[in-house]
Amino acid sequence: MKSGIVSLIGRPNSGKSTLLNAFVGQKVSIVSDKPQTTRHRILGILSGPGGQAVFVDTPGVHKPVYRMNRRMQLAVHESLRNVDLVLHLVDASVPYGAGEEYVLNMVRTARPRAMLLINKTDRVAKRKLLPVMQRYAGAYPYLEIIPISALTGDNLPLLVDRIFHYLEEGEALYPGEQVTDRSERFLAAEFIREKVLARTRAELPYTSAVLIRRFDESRRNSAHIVVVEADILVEKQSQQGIILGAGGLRLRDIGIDARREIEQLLGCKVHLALRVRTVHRWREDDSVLDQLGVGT
Ligand SMILES: Nc1nc2c(ncn2[C@@H]2O[C@H](COP(=O)(O)OP(=O)(O)O)[C@@H](O)[C@H]2O)c(=O)[nH]1
Ligand SMILES: [Mg+2]
Repeated sequence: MKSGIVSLIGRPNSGKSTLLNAFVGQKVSIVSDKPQTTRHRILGILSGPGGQAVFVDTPGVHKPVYRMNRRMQLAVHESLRNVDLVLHLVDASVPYGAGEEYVLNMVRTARPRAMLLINKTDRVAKRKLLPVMQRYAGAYPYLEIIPISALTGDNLPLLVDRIFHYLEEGEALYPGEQVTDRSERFLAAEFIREKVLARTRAELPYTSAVLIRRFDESRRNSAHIVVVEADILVEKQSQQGIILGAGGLRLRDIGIDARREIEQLLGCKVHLALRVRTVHRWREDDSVLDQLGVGT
């Protein structure tokens, strides 16, 4: 048996959360095309006959501005240390620039055992991959450089094989059936936030959060229903209207999408009630950040 901790790092949008979900075979980390979707350190646990790999998804690496972002970046730095292996993801479909340089320098400073994954190969011509591979091969002694598509699954069996190759002998760290360290309550809040991100644009993604007010499982066994009540927090009154949409239709759609996914997660019916609430400057408020678990 082999086991170890494997952390995923890379710029926002490089596909870290998509890859984590692909490894564990279900959604544990939410995904969107908006940067800064992942705010927490989330584990995805892959157990198989060869052993157990515990993947750590992290917020994307970027220069922090808000207190929230500083706390997120601390989580990233932490994930480069005290891990057995680092998977450094780059998006093959965007040109190399200052953002990639910033991540690369973090890797060079921390000097972890790392593989470079060139993701989104489904979006670029094969001949364009070689220069990217060469650039990174000369920049850091990566154990492997592997082109993948986290979305289509291309090359993932090979990748998993190589990961286990580099992990050391060891006992499983989590029970074999466990896929994440996060509670159903936490995942429910995240699924709601994913639907908010999917149905809104522009600045809103950065300024909204989801707080679960009630997660009532008292009738889960008897009636196969769980009651979830949640607040969607925004920073300004004007943003409330964006989430509500005309006649409250957007909020209704967010609720329908989120309820479906939470029902799938819990394996029972869900009664979901959503509310929108304005909390001025919540991103600078440690007590709100604590409640949300940002940076933990
Ligand atoms: N075409 C393509 N899109 C991908 C791939 N991996 C991730 N994406 C998309 O890229 C966006 C960002 O993905 P996400 O996993 O949230 O990136 P993260 O910020 O690094 O966690 C989402 O729209 C994903 O669907 C891939 O291999 N191919
Ligand atoms: Mg992410």
